[in-house]
Amino acid sequence: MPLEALAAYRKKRDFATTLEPRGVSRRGSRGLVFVVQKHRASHLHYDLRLEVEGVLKSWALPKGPSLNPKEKHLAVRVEDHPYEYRNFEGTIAAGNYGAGDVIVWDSGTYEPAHGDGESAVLKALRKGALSVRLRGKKLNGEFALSGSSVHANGFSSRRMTNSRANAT
Ligand SMILES: [Mn+2]
Repeated sequence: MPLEALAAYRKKRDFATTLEPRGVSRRGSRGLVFVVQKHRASHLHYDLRLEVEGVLKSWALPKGPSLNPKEKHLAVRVEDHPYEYRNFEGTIAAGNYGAGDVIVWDSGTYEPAHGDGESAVLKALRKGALSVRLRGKKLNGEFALSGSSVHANGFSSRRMTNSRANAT
């Protein structure tokens, strides 16, 4: 069954020539997962992904996540990725979208800082300001995705800050 949420993701990729997962539907039963992947594409960046309703809501972080609450880093919303992408590591072959090396830089579980579960995450995303508690190996603490969006449909350009986070 095709996942409408992944249409933009699939449109950009030729699964005959990239190792990346095509994606299948999935319902979360345990903790919501997050992952930050380090992506050596034409420009080195990090990708933050949060599990919501069976897919990974995704942001590109050109400078990675900020561990300093006073320092905001740009986070640009990109297309939803399939749940299986949380484990993806490898080289996206030349000529493909995002060609370059991907590694999992950090992963773990997360929860919304306000409210409970996926419905609270979706509500916060609609409002354009989401605070989450990340429980990873490197990222452990509360992070905020907030700021003014540059597109009418919202949440395209975000600043990511970290409050009360522990850098390790
Ligand atoms: Mn990327």
